[in-house]
Amino acid sequence: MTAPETTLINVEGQHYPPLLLRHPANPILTRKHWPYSINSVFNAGATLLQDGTTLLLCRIEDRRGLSHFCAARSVNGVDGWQIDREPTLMPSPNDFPEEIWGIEDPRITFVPELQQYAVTYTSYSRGGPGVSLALTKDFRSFERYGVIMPPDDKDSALLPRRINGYWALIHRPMTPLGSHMWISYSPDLHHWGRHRLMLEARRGAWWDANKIGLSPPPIETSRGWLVLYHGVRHTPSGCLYRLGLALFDLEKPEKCLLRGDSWIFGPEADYERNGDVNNVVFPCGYTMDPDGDTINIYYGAADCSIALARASVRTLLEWLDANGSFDRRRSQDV
Ligand code: BMA
Repeated sequence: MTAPETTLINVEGQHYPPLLLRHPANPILTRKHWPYSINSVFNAGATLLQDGTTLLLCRIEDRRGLSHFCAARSVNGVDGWQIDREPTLMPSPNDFPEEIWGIEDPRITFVPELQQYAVTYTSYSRGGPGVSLALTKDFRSFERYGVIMPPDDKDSALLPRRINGYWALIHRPMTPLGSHMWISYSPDLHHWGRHRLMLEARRGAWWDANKIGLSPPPIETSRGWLVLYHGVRHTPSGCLYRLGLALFDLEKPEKCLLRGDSWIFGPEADYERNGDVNNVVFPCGYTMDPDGDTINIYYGAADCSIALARASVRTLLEWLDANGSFDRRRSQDV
């Protein structure tokens, strides 16, 4: 993918570099595509299967308001989706009571050491939303590990390999003092510790004040883990979900190397502006093209549909070099 050479005018007539380019076929999946009755499809985990097929594990909200997952597969990642005729992964509250009010927002990481996909997701328990883990080889049968981070916690993904011998999980606990990104480590995927604050929500009027969270799983680059995160701005007419960029040390991922000041993607198109929840762009997954640079970012739009935007990893890193800051405290306190 070639980097845009000049600043283009985006759909709202603003001048800034279009780092994430919306696909003209957006939204690529809506409830009209579904083989069974649903309210909405959004916030999908994404991965490439061994044969190159794109698999989206879509969050489906049923007409009770509870969510489950349904897999959609496509050869080109844009259209021709083959959607499972029935839910792929349903909440299982008899065995896993934390799933009583549904399962939401899956993130997928292929783990070469295990030769399995790790799916982390929000399990909505009576005690609030927590983080659960399941492993799968084929997105047909799943081995559940249960809750690995108790409520309130969300927006998690497993790193694809051990860091200094330990598995690493990014997640987002919520506290009255703010919702920040943390990273925790485990020897066996069951027992988690060595919790570290990874990225703080800023304060005051910033676009990412008070509440942030991991969006898709981190992208491993030679320069570090490239992280797309969402910032939630509370306004008198509701929340605004936008995306920002940060880079973390490869062998010490709690160490932030660079963080951008402005958001790089926010709700502008009609399908992002209007839906069950207005003004939301919420990616939970990406796939990498064979060129090793172009990423396909799948995002939930307004909690109603799935849309696709493409970006160049090289261009994102260049943008961070030009617009990122090393100094955490400076950006938090101004
Ligand atoms: C967040 C998550 C997402 C959702 C977003 C906007 O808290 O629950 O699933 O897309 O809110 O409603």
